[in-house]
Parts: sequence; structure tokens; C-alpha cells
Amino acid sequence: METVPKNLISQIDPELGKLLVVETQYQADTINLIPSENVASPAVRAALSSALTNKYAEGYPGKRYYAGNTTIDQVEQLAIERAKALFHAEHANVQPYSGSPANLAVYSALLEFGDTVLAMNLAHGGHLTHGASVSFPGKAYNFVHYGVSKETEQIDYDELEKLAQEHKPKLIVSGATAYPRTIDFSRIQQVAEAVGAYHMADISHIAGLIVGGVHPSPLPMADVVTTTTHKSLRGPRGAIILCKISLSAVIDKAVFPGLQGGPHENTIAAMAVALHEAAQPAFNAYTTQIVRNAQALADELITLGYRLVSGGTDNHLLLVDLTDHQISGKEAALRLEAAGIICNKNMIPYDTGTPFNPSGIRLGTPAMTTRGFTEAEFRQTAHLIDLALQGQDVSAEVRQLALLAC
Ligand code: DSN
Repeated sequence: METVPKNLISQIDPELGKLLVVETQYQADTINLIPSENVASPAVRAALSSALTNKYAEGYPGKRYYAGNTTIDQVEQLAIERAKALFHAEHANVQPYSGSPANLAVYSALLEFGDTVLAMNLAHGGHLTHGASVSFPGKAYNFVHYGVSKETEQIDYDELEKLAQEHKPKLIVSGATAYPRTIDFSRIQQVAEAVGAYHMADISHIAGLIVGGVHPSPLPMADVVTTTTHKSLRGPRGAIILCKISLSAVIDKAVFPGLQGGPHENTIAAMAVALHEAAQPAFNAYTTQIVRNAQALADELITLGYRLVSGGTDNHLLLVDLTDHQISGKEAALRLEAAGIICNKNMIPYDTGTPFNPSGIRLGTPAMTTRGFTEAEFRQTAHLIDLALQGQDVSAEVRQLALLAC
């Protein structure tokens, strides 16, 4: 990982400069297994700190409320065209500040308050914005949830279909944040069509895998697709909404002026860079390696006696059930953090614990794959995880392995 721009920030603001140096070194010294994080390229980061951060550009290319946006229009249009081409979409809105506002924009475009939505249960791998009761969408709309079957721990598509027939939702949401298996978007599309519902696929976690051709795409079937741009897609923190042309006007209106003001054009420029990078052949190789690495990590953990939810992984992440190891997910994440391995505690399906003290941990491979880890390093990481969970001090070995990466 590149070093911090020590000079500039430290000269102007030594207090913050010091914190940035510490954080950058920390990221280099540790093994990051958070599946939703990545390491953005120097070009993406340069775009984020470019002159575009100075701009206001309410509106859309060619229809702005402020003068002086000729070049900004070209930048945003470039990001739009690249997003459409990469995902084979009819329309793209690149202005959402992040995934949660993108999902809220889609709900507000397609639904009235109180309308019924069918989405994946957060406790089974869904997302807060997929109608968790503590979230605004969960309060504003009538969410009904599908989940995974107890036996296979994979999405129960028959249950999903039954719930759709019973509740006649106006919208079905597919996509997950803690689901280690391939999502059958075609099956969910069929259900949506059968009950006359819209289908929104939230592909935030797997967008990079889709672009790289290692996970099926919900496009062009789904009516709307949302994705963050900073996870496996390896761009800046932001989001994109892709949709059919027939929905473009309501989606655009819902984003601006419905929910947001001035778009973050520096972020949009960084998205354009990331989309360009993702269109290169090297990105396919990167995403293939993400999946191989997840499978190597999974295999080695299974060999070491760990139970994985659903028995393994098809994608970039795995969920480890620690119930038999007499250690909670919370304690496990703390022990791993002490060793320099960063992950998050996570609910497992049918967990008897709570979100703050669940029975599992979630591990992912996108960030360390970017830093050059292959199967061998992930197998080694599995052993270090095992030793750290047993209470051994492996921090020196972890640091050594992390520093081997770029
Ligand atoms: N917080 C993200 C994740 O870690 O999956 C989802 O928004």
C-alpha cells in the first residue's frame, strides 16, 4: 500500500497528519478481511482529491442549476456511459452519495408509504436498508422478509415465491451483504414477473464479481439495480442506480431533487476511473482470484475444524459459525483484531445471539486480493486465524505476512 502524503497534510495540520500516518501504517500492517472493504487505486484516490471537490452541480448533465459546469457535465456523462456499458444497463444515475440513499431513492421512486416489499431478512444476510425494523425504509414501507432454509442455509426460493404469492408485494428486493452463495437472480425475476412486482437487485457486495464474470448478473432482467462502488468494484465510496429507460425519469427525480442536493462530482470522477479500471482484462483476473482465495480460506478453515454457514462459499465471503468453539463472534473479532486480522462479528442464520453479540464472523477476500494475496497466503491466514482464536499471540507473523503484500 502506498504511504501517506506525509508532507502536505502534516505540514498544514500536524494533528490530523499524524492520525493519517498512523492509520495508513495500520492498514499496511494488518490483514483486512472485511468483505465490503477494498483498496482503491492511486488514480481513484487522486480523482477524489481533485479540483472537482470544489464544485456545485445540482441537476444532471446539460440541465444544471449553476453555470460553469461544462467540463463537469462531461465528467458525469463519462461515468454514466461507462456504468451503462460495463453493466449492460439502459440508464445509469451516478449521483447517490452511498448505498443507503440509493436504495431509499429507488423506494421513493417506485413506492407509496405503506406499500409491501419482499426482501431478504437482515439476520439471514440481508441489509439494514432492506427493511430492517430499525431503519427508515423498515418504518415507511411494509416489509415482508424471506430468508435461508435451516437445512441448506441457502436462500429458500420456494418460500420466497410463496411469500410473494401471499403478500403480492409491489417490489421484490434481491441481494445481500452476508450471503456466501450465488444468488439466482433469474428465479427471483420470474417470481417478480408472476406477481407483477418490480425487481430491484442490490448488488453492492458482488458488483465487481459480476463485472468480472464470476457471478451472474441481474441485468438486463431486473427493473432496477443498485450498487455501491467501493466494495468489490474497488472505486470510491458512492453508489450507482441502473435501471430500465422506462424508469429513468422517476429514478432521477427521486435522487435529485427528491433526496439529495449537489452531487459529489469528485466522487463521480473517481467512479469513472474505477469503471475504466474494471473494464480492463486485469479486472477479470482479479475477480477470479477473489473467488479462488475465498475458497482456499474456506477449505483451510474447514480442515482446521470450523463450520462454515452453507458449508462453503461461491463468492468473496464466508461466514464462520463459532458456536462449537465456545467463543462468540464478538470475542473472536476482538482476538483477531489484537492479532492484526480485521473482520467483523456477524449474525449467522437462526442465530440465538444478538447483532451485538452474535455467533459468527464474516470474512472476505477482495481487499487482500488487491494487495496481492493468493491461495497460499489465504491458507496461511486461516492458520493464523485459528491460532489467534485459541488465544496465541501471532501478531508478529500477521504483520510479516501483511507487509509482504503491497
Ligand atoms: N456495511 C456494509 C457491509 O459491511 O456489508 C453494507 O452496507
